[in-house]
Amino acid sequence: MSKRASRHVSLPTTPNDSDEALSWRRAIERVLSGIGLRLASQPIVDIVHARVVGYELLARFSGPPEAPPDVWFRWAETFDMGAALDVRVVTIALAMRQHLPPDTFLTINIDPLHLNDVRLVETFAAAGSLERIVIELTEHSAIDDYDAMVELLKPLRAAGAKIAIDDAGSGYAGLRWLLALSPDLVKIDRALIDHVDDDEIKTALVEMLGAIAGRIDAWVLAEGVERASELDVLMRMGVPLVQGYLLARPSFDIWPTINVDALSSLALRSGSESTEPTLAHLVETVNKRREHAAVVQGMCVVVDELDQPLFLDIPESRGARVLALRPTETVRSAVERAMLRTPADRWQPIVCVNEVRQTLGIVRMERLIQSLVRENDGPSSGLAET
Ligand code: G
Ligand code: MN
Repeated sequence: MSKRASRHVSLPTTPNDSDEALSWRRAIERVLSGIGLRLASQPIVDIVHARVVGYELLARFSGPPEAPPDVWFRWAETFDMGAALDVRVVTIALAMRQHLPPDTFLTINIDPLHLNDVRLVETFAAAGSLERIVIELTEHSAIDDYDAMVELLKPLRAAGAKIAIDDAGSGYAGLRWLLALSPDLVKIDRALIDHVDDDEIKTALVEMLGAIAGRIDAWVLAEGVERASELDVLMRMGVPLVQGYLLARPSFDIWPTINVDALSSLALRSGSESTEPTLAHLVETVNKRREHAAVVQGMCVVVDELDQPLFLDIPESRGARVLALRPTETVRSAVERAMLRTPADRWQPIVCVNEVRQTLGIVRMERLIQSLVRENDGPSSGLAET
């Protein structure tokens, strides 16, 4: 964890029998016994289709001691318990996989130096299939035997796991590492993404990593996107996958969604390439409440415990039935489906939901129809082209 470690504190130099070391040892043993480690997840977004395609799982420890995850991992390493900690992470991740939405994957961070640990090898083997699991590897220190590492990855790949290079373009995670491992996914370090929009060297480096990834048939992912102008540049450069606070922060929700504003701006940005307008740029935020909670002022979506819409609470018609559509639904087909509703429900807003039918927001019928009219009026209308 050298890169992450350097951002916080230096390697523990305290003797292993100091009070501090003893309390860390106890804390890590507690985690290994199953208490105090949770995995947050952060959406990975396909920016061309404005869709969540996967989630990175990130370890979060509850103290005492209170410290960021990299400090926990480094202390575990000093007690030779690093691999055991990775086993915990993998075990939790495999349990979470059972609840994964369709067509999405999970990524987990594993220290490459632990890949030959018997317990870790056995944990992976016991899982049987590793489909939908992506193993993120960071080169923390110079690795001298890439061939051995490739051998260790073979059974994992054979079981269906995909391999990602984490923090590409930073520290040790350089080109040799990238080419030796021939990963399925290249995650570009967030240091290169930070202000990529106004730094020509960073732009060139991201382009270069993209070109190399293309040559080895890997996907590229930009990590740590925090600003809309970074997203713009990445989209223009053709980087297909993105992760970062701009779209969603790591969270303990199962499963976190990307925020509505980011979603609609994504749709607007990629709109120039797509052929037909979709609901994505029409979504508005809406109040939500659970079924038995107090009625709130104004319009509200009543949701169940999974955040899925049950019905609409609208001042003039309480309990209206829900038409739930994905943001990728085209405006045209949304209008058609809305008009198939009963006369009483026909003009109620549409509820926009994600791939697991969790509530994202609403689309008002008036905005939908305005959009349809504009589509037909616009300079690129169907009439002009045919
Ligand atoms: O090295 P790795 O890429 O696995 O690091 C992931 C870490 O980066 C996590 O701790 C996560 O919380 C953090 N992170 C995720 N997205 C962002 C972001 O947009 N900005 C910053 N500063 N950190 C991020
Ligand atoms: Mn990572």
